[in-house]
Amino acid sequence: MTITITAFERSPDGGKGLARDTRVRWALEEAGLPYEVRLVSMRAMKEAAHLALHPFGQIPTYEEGELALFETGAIVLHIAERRPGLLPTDANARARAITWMFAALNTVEPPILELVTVKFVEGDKPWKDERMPLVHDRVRARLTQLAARLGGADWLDGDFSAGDLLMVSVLLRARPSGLLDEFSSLAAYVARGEARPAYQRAFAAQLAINAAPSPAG
Ligand SMILES: N[C@@H](CCC(=O)N[C@@H](CS)C(=O)NCC(=O)O)C(=O)O
Repeated sequence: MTITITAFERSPDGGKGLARDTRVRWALEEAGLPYEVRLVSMRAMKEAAHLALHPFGQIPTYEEGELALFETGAIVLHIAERRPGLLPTDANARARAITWMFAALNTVEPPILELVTVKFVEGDKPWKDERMPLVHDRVRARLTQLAARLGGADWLDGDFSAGDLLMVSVLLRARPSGLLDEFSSLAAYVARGEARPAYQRAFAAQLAINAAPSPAG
Protein backbone atom coordinates (compact mmCIF):
# COMPACT_ATOMS: atom_id res chain seq x y z
CA MET A 1 0.00 0.00 0.00
CA THR A 2 1.35 3.43 -0.91
CA ILE A 3 2.53 5.62 1.95
CA THR A 4 2.10 9.36 1.39
CA ILE A 5 3.42 12.02 3.73
CA THR A 6 3.02 15.78 3.55
CA ALA A 7 5.80 18.35 3.69
CA PHE A 8 6.17 22.09 3.23
CA GLU A 9 6.07 23.21 -0.37
CA ARG A 10 8.89 25.49 0.77
CA SER A 11 10.35 24.93 4.23
CA PRO A 12 11.02 28.09 6.27
CA ASP A 13 14.50 26.70 7.05
CA GLY A 14 15.43 26.59 3.36
CA GLY A 15 16.32 22.89 3.46
CA LYS A 16 18.32 22.53 6.68
CA GLY A 17 16.19 19.47 7.47
CA LEU A 18 14.63 20.96 10.60
CA ALA A 19 11.02 20.71 9.42
CA ARG A 20 9.38 17.68 10.93
CA ASP A 21 8.82 15.77 7.71
CA THR A 22 12.57 14.96 7.90
CA ARG A 23 12.13 12.75 10.97
CA VAL A 24 9.30 10.85 9.29
CA ARG A 25 11.33 10.46 6.11
CA TRP A 26 14.23 9.22 8.25
CA ALA A 27 12.06 6.61 9.97
CA LEU A 28 10.70 5.43 6.61
CA GLU A 29 14.24 5.18 5.24
CA GLU A 30 15.43 3.22 8.30
CA ALA A 31 12.46 0.87 7.86
CA GLY A 32 13.07 0.49 4.13
CA LEU A 33 9.56 1.64 3.29
CA PRO A 34 9.07 3.56 0.03
CA TYR A 35 6.92 6.66 0.28
CA GLU A 36 5.52 9.56 -1.69
CA VAL A 37 5.41 13.18 -0.64
CA ARG A 38 2.59 15.65 -1.21
CA LEU A 39 3.81 19.22 -0.85
CA VAL A 40 1.46 21.72 0.75
CA SER A 41 1.61 25.50 0.84
CA MET A 42 1.13 27.43 4.09
CA ARG A 43 -2.33 28.40 2.85
CA ALA A 44 -3.36 24.87 1.82
CA MET A 45 -2.33 23.61 5.28
CA LYS A 46 -5.13 25.68 6.80
CA GLU A 47 -7.80 24.61 4.30
CA ALA A 48 -10.47 21.97 4.78
CA ALA A 49 -8.83 19.17 2.79
CA HIS A 50 -5.65 19.30 4.90
CA LEU A 51 -7.49 20.01 8.16
CA ALA A 52 -9.37 16.74 7.63
CA LEU A 53 -5.98 15.02 7.88
CA HIS A 54 -4.40 17.28 10.47
CA PRO A 55 -6.72 19.11 12.88
CA PHE A 56 -4.05 21.70 13.67
CA GLY A 57 -3.23 22.50 10.05
CA GLN A 58 0.38 21.38 10.20
CA ILE A 59 2.80 19.02 8.51
CA PRO A 60 3.69 16.21 8.43
CA THR A 61 0.78 13.85 7.93
CA TYR A 62 0.92 10.17 7.00
CA GLU A 63 -1.56 8.30 4.82
CA GLU A 64 -1.57 4.62 4.07
CA GLY A 65 -4.76 3.21 2.60
CA GLU A 66 -7.56 4.14 4.97
CA LEU A 67 -5.18 5.15 7.76
CA ALA A 68 -4.41 8.83 8.24
CA LEU A 69 -2.07 9.95 11.04
CA PHE A 70 -0.63 13.21 12.30
CA GLU A 71 1.94 13.97 15.07
CA THR A 72 5.46 12.84 14.34
CA GLY A 73 5.68 10.75 17.51
CA ALA A 74 2.64 8.70 16.51
CA ILE A 75 3.82 8.40 12.92
CA VAL A 76 7.34 7.29 13.85
CA LEU A 77 5.94 4.80 16.37
CA HIS A 78 3.61 3.38 13.73
CA ILE A 79 6.49 2.95 11.30
CA ALA A 80 8.77 1.49 14.00
CA GLU A 81 6.18 -1.10 14.95
CA ARG A 82 5.86 -2.35 11.39
CA ARG A 83 9.48 -3.18 10.60
CA PRO A 84 12.47 -4.43 12.57
CA GLY A 85 15.29 -2.03 13.31
CA LEU A 86 13.70 0.89 15.10
CA LEU A 87 12.41 -0.84 18.23
CA PRO A 88 13.97 -3.73 20.17
CA THR A 89 12.12 -7.04 20.28
CA ASP A 90 12.61 -7.51 24.03
CA ALA A 91 9.46 -6.10 25.67
CA ASN A 92 11.22 -4.08 28.38
CA ALA A 93 13.83 -2.68 26.01
CA ARG A 94 11.02 -1.75 23.62
CA ALA A 95 9.14 0.08 26.38
CA ARG A 96 12.32 1.97 27.28
CA ALA A 97 12.91 2.97 23.64
CA ILE A 98 9.33 4.29 23.48
CA THR A 99 10.00 6.18 26.71
CA TRP A 100 12.90 7.94 24.95
CA MET A 101 10.57 8.84 22.08
CA PHE A 102 8.27 10.57 24.58
CA ALA A 103 11.20 12.15 26.39
CA ALA A 104 12.48 13.63 23.14
CA LEU A 105 9.12 15.17 22.25
CA ASN A 106 7.72 16.03 25.68
CA THR A 107 10.76 16.92 27.77
CA VAL A 108 13.62 17.94 25.50
CA GLU A 109 11.86 19.51 22.53
CA PRO A 110 9.67 22.10 24.38
CA PRO A 111 12.52 24.30 25.69
CA ILE A 112 14.31 24.00 22.35
CA LEU A 113 11.19 25.20 20.55
CA GLU A 114 11.20 28.27 22.77
CA LEU A 115 14.47 29.31 21.10
CA VAL A 116 12.64 29.67 17.81
CA THR A 117 9.63 31.34 19.45
CA VAL A 118 11.76 34.04 21.07
CA LYS A 119 13.90 34.59 17.99
CA PHE A 120 11.21 34.71 15.32
CA VAL A 121 7.72 34.97 16.84
CA GLU A 122 8.67 37.38 19.64
CA GLY A 123 11.67 38.89 17.86
CA ASP A 124 10.21 42.41 17.85
CA LYS A 125 9.19 42.45 21.52
CA PRO A 126 11.06 44.80 23.84
CA TRP A 127 11.68 42.02 26.36
CA LYS A 128 13.20 39.62 23.83
CA ASP A 129 16.79 40.31 24.91
CA GLU A 130 15.94 39.66 28.54
CA ARG A 131 14.03 36.47 27.79
CA MET A 132 16.54 34.79 25.49
CA PRO A 133 19.19 34.08 28.19
CA LEU A 134 16.50 32.49 30.36
CA VAL A 135 15.46 30.19 27.53
CA HIS A 136 19.13 29.37 26.84
CA ASP A 137 19.56 28.36 30.47
CA ARG A 138 16.50 26.10 30.34
CA VAL A 139 17.84 24.38 27.23
CA ARG A 140 21.29 24.05 28.84
CA ALA A 141 19.71 22.44 31.91
CA ARG A 142 18.03 19.76 29.77
CA LEU A 143 21.13 19.15 27.68
CA THR A 144 23.23 18.80 30.82
CA GLN A 145 20.86 16.11 32.11
CA LEU A 146 20.71 14.34 28.77
CA ALA A 147 24.51 14.37 28.39
CA ALA A 148 24.84 12.91 31.89
CA ARG A 149 22.55 10.02 30.96
CA LEU A 150 24.16 9.38 27.58
CA GLY A 151 27.62 9.31 29.15
CA GLY A 152 30.07 7.71 26.74
CA ALA A 153 27.48 5.53 25.01
CA ASP A 154 26.74 5.71 21.30
CA TRP A 155 22.97 5.64 21.76
CA LEU A 156 20.56 6.25 24.63
CA ASP A 157 19.74 2.63 25.48
CA GLY A 158 21.62 -0.10 23.65
CA ASP A 159 21.26 -0.14 19.88
CA PHE A 160 19.98 2.78 17.80
CA SER A 161 16.20 3.06 18.15
CA ALA A 162 13.26 5.29 17.30
CA GLY A 163 14.05 7.02 20.61
CA ASP A 164 17.43 8.08 19.23
CA LEU A 165 15.87 9.03 15.90
CA LEU A 166 13.54 11.49 17.61
CA MET A 167 16.12 12.72 20.12
CA VAL A 168 18.67 13.47 17.40
CA SER A 169 15.95 15.20 15.35
CA VAL A 170 15.02 17.36 18.32
CA LEU A 171 18.64 18.20 19.20
CA LEU A 172 19.32 19.29 15.63
CA ARG A 173 16.94 22.17 16.29
CA ALA A 174 19.24 23.44 19.06
CA ARG A 175 22.27 23.58 16.78
CA PRO A 176 21.61 27.00 15.17
CA SER A 177 21.68 28.60 18.65
CA GLY A 178 25.19 27.24 19.31
CA LEU A 179 23.94 25.45 22.44
CA LEU A 180 24.39 21.93 21.07
CA ASP A 181 28.08 22.55 20.49
CA GLU A 182 28.53 23.41 24.18
CA PHE A 183 27.97 19.68 24.82
CA SER A 184 30.58 17.73 22.88
CA SER A 185 29.12 14.30 23.67
CA LEU A 186 25.68 15.40 22.43
CA ALA A 187 27.15 17.03 19.35
CA ALA A 188 28.92 13.73 18.60
CA TYR A 189 25.67 11.81 19.26
CA VAL A 190 23.84 14.00 16.75
CA ALA A 191 26.68 13.56 14.25
CA ARG A 192 26.34 9.76 14.61
CA GLY A 193 22.65 10.08 13.79
CA GLU A 194 23.33 12.32 10.81
CA ALA A 195 25.95 9.87 9.50
CA ARG A 196 23.40 7.07 9.18
CA PRO A 197 22.70 6.35 5.50
CA ALA A 198 18.93 6.50 6.16
CA TYR A 199 19.28 10.02 7.59
CA GLN A 200 21.43 11.07 4.64
CA ARG A 201 18.76 9.90 2.20
CA ALA A 202 16.00 11.65 4.16
CA PHE A 203 18.01 14.87 4.35
CA ALA A 204 18.85 14.81 0.64
CA ALA A 205 15.21 14.22 -0.31
CA GLN A 206 13.95 17.25 1.61
CA LEU A 207 16.88 19.37 0.39
CA ALA A 208 16.08 18.52 -3.22
CA ILE A 209 12.67 20.12 -2.75
CA ASN A 210 13.78 23.12 -0.75
CA ALA A 211 16.88 23.96 -2.77
CA ALA A 212 15.02 23.82 -6.08
CA PRO A 213 14.32 27.21 -7.68
CA SER A 214 10.96 28.53 -6.48
CA PRO A 215 8.12 28.29 -9.01
CA ALA A 216 7.80 32.08 -8.79
CA GLY A 217 11.43 32.44 -9.93
N1 LIG B 1 3.64 18.20 17.44
C1 LIG B 1 3.58 18.24 16.00
C2 LIG B 1 4.13 19.57 15.53
C3 LIG B 1 3.94 19.77 14.04
C4 LIG B 1 4.49 21.12 13.59
O1 LIG B 1 4.71 22.05 14.41
N2 LIG B 1 4.72 21.25 12.28
C5 LIG B 1 5.26 22.48 11.76
C6 LIG B 1 6.34 22.18 10.74
S1 LIG B 1 7.75 21.45 11.46
C7 LIG B 1 4.17 23.24 11.02
O2 LIG B 1 3.39 22.65 10.30
N3 LIG B 1 4.17 24.57 11.17
C8 LIG B 1 3.26 25.43 10.46
C9 LIG B 1 2.10 25.83 11.32
O3 LIG B 1 1.99 25.41 12.49
O4 LIG B 1 1.28 26.59 10.79
C10 LIG B 1 4.37 17.05 15.40
O5 LIG B 1 5.32 16.61 16.06
O6 LIG B 1 4.02 16.56 14.33
